[in-house]
Amino acid sequence: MRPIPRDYLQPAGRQGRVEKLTYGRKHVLVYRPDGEADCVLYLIHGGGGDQRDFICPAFINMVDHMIEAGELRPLVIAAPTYYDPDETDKRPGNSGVAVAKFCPELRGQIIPLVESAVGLDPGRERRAIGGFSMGGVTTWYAFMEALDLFRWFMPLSGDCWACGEKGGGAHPDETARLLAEAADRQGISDYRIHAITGTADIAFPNLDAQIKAMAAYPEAFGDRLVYETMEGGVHDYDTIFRYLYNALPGLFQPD
Ligand code: FER
Repeated sequence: MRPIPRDYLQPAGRQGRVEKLTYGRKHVLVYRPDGEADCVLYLIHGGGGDQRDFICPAFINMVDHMIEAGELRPLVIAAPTYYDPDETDKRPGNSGVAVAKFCPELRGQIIPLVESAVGLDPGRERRAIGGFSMGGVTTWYAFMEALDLFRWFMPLSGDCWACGEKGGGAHPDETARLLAEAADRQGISDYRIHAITGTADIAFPNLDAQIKAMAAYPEAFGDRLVYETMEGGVHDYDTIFRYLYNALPGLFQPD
């Protein structure tokens, strides 16, 4: 897992811009690169956070530099939130409730809003979803409910909570079975999952147990799942940005 070049933290020569798109009492922050984009990544923040966790100088400067250097295909990055505007309880239990019901909002409101604003219709081939921690939990729910919307999934240091809080760790076999069944039920099989965490991450035991249990379903997962762990990686955004520096170039790439 290569470190982010130090100068990538500073503003790039060619910079994208950020727009705030409002729907009801909520909003999405959207990064639009300098240059023509044809794909969209929905990037979901962790518990207690908000849209600015990813749409922040450190991450946006890195993405600008990667695009400028030709290391990354220009992409739109949309950062919504699963929290209701009045939500005050952002602890894991309550965040888990918000995340579990978020997919219909993504499908019905957020995706149409973002893609009409940027003038793109990427389809599932060029639409990805990823997230950190509770955003990773969100990503697994999207896998279970929205394979028709997304081909690419990038859960980062977050497990699947279909069997309850931290269910990937507490009930790995049952979680793996539910994931395989959900894929089968949706009748779409060309998805790609790139899961990443660190060995010192608080979510490591949960995601790691889940991924190991998913090996029991080689037809569902097999080479459609790539799993990486960084030695010593912890549960914070700087670490997650490093994972994204390494993993973003693999999104939307043909086999
Ligand atoms: C995990 C997934 C999500 C986990 C923690 C979280 C400890 C989220 C925590 C939070 O929002 O505070 O596997 O393991």
